[in-house]
Amino acid sequence: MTDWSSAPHRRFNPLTGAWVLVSPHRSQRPWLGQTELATPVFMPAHDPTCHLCPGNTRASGEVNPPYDGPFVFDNDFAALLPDTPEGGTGEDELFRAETESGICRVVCFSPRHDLTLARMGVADIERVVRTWMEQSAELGARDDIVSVQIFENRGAVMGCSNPHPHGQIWASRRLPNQPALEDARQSAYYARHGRPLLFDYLERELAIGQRVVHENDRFAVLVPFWALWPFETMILPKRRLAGFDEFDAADPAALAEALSAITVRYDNLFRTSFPYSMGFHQKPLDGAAHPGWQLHAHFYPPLLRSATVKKFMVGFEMLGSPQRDITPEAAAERLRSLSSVHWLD
Ligand code: H2U
Ligand code: ZN
Repeated sequence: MTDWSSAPHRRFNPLTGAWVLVSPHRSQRPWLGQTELATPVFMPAHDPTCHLCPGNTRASGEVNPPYDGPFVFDNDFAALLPDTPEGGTGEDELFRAETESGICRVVCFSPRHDLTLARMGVADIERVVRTWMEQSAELGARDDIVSVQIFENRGAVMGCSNPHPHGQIWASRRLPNQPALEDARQSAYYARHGRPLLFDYLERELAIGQRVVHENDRFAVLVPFWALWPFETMILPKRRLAGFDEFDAADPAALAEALSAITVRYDNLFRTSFPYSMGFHQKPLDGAAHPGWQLHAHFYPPLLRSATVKKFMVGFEMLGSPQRDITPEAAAERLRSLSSVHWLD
């Protein structure tokens, strides 16, 4: 072993307080495990059996309008409901439960059944970003909503039931686990330094350069130092920006460009329609300023070494800590070296 970074080591995630084990010496190990089928690439522009296509009937019996841009509807199988009775187990230390309320929506990104963010133009992705901003503003203005989680679950391998390009919004009265951890740690960092944690982090990353995959004048895409998933990335704003309500006139187009850049590279990596879960974390929408917060996106893609071989978070990772073989630096290098033009274009 030459230095610590090529020997097994662990890295700390300052956003969550969790460690990841990195085992760079293991990336050459032979693979004998399961292979997943690649997602079929060619699909019709309109699928008469799709619940999300324009003009089609959803599972609820409602008919979608003939929409021509992003289209939002209340999830017909919502996990959260706006009207729940107050209640729970009270102060019981061992059996703790409380009612939760919220609103779940589905956001169709495009009327085209066969597109994905990676296959959409930047101007059309910008319309999606503007839809997220409107939704965040509308839901965040309610006094029974504090957390607006905007996310996309893509690909059969991620359990996504429908290839029609769509994401979801789950807005809730309380912060879910991940935003709650990030809130506590960003607030504590701000109390110590008077600057947002992710603002300082991006400044350091841009100076190092090694883990940066793409940047425009407002946003950067990088593989975080503490990434768990082989090709995990984050999108971070270059200025202080805690939530969608702080976007200026040029931010939506710049964020759309960054989203296009990373999703195209992802598809190019294994020449597939690349699966992932992605989503935005933003400040709690309770009316307070939350100066320690930086809005950001996480991309968590499962694929490891081809369109058919995914990483499993099992064994030590379920019972101990997550672990990775390929280093974040090597993953960033691979993503950066890919073309910004989609392999099907
Ligand atoms: P996924 O494919 O990522 O699971 O998301 C599809 C969502 O769309 C899912 O939450 C909702 C499902 O409840 N849906 C409807 O609300 N109506 C439908 O007719 C089909 C799917
Ligand atoms: Zn469809």
